[in-house]
Amino acid sequence: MKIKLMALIALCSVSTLSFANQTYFNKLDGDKNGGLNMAEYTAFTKGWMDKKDLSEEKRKKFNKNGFKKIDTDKDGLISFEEFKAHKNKKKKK
Ligand SMILES: [Ca+2]
Ligand SMILES: [Ca+2]
Repeated sequence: MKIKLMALIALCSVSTLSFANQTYFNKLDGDKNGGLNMAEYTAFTKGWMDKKDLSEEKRKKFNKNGFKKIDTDKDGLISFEEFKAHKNKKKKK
């Protein structure tokens, strides 16, 4: 029981701390220009895609669609605000 609770707390802190957090965003922003381009976004999604063992074709499709969805002002870069807004939206649903 205690272990389960600990795991839950850890899970919660991971989702709030590692996502929608400036430090984490900076880590993803490899060239430090304040936004994520397609390559940086692809590096970000690679982790869970590897876990799901997605095909190359599906990865490309997911990355393209996902990037478009998050980049709401369509400037080709995901800003921290867009990144944060996307994470918050996901949490509410
Ligand atoms: Ca960048
Ligand atoms: Ca943008």
